[in-house]
Amino acid sequence: MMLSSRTLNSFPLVLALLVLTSAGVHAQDEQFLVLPQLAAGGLDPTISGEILVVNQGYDDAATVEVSFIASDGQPLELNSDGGAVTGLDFALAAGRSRSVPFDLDGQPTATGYARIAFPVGASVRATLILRIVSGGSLVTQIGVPAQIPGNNFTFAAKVDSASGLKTGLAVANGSFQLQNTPDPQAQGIVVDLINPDGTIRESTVLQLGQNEHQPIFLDELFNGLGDFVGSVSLSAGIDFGVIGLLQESIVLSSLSIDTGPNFAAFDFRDSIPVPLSEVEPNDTPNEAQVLTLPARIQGAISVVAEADFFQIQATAGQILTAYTVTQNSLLDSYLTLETPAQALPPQALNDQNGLLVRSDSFLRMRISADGTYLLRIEDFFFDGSLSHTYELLVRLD
Ligand SMILES: [Ca+2]
Ligand SMILES: [Ca+2]
Ligand SMILES: [Ca+2]
Repeated sequence: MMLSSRTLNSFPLVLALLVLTSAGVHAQDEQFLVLPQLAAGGLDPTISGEILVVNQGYDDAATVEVSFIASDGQPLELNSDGGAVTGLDFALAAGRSRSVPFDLDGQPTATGYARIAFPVGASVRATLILRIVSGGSLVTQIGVPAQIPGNNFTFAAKVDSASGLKTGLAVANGSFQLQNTPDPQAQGIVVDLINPDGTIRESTVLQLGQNEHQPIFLDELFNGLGDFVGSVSLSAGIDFGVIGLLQESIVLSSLSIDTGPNFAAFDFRDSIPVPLSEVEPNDTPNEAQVLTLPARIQGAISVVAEADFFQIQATAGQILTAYTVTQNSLLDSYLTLETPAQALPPQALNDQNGLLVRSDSFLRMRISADGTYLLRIEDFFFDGSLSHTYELLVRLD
């Protein structure tokens, strides 16, 4: 389930108690959208645009906060609403929409992204329209829907250097995480180039500081990539935003981004034909079951509000892949990576892997520091029964 339904509608009393006991539940009063690539300014070409914000819900939004953020993570000043501003705040009643135009006429091109914050309960959506004018003529105009930040995305990619066709991406490592979840922080975004046959061609990590943003072409990210057709899968421990862009000559188009990883490329169940069983009790960090990796574990959240903990050792720079498979199970898994110091928020979390009609979880991330880590599995609704079964798969590369 989405976090919003967990935090909004279900068990408010239980939630309040669990927040106090830091049991991994999240109070939320704001939600976010990201437009992962903004640009404005330049002499020729000149870039400008507008963000159209709509409240599609039946609740008024007391405050919608549109923030412009530069690639270095600092506030980005653009011309909007009659002055130089780093963002706009406004109320948006149900059904209303508002345009936020921006430009940087006469100034060098600035790049960054936009973050839109609004209260839980409002259904705010947004679209970016970007215009590029060269020699007095419009050469490109693209529309891009605002994205709900997440930690797994996939998009189509094509590179053909002979015809000048390039694919680029821009990643925004902004402050999109919910309260009582990992603070926005520096993190590595794992970028996997996936062949048409579903195998991984190459993997790399885009390291971004807190609130930073980076646009990059695939042939820069994957050195010398001159000819490619397939997909790009991106994952990180905490929520981020990504846009894919196709460029041919001076024409730019935005690519559709889908939620979820290109799962099959990372699925290694076939390499461990016989799963191990979980060993209870594993309900607390001190009782965590120690895993030898790679691991394929079968378990169950067999009683209400149970947690299962598993312990791993990891070193900085390793890529962790950890996911649950809950086919034919009642479990709606919720997977977090934590340190044994439980006072800290989790290092990473994933509820939904983003695949259609799936409630299982997927984490793929760069480990930032040597240490002992705990993987915790719970049911999203704190339910449990012998039918709440799962498989957990964990590897480090
Ligand atoms: Ca269990
Ligand atoms: Ca347990
Ligand atoms: Ca889930």
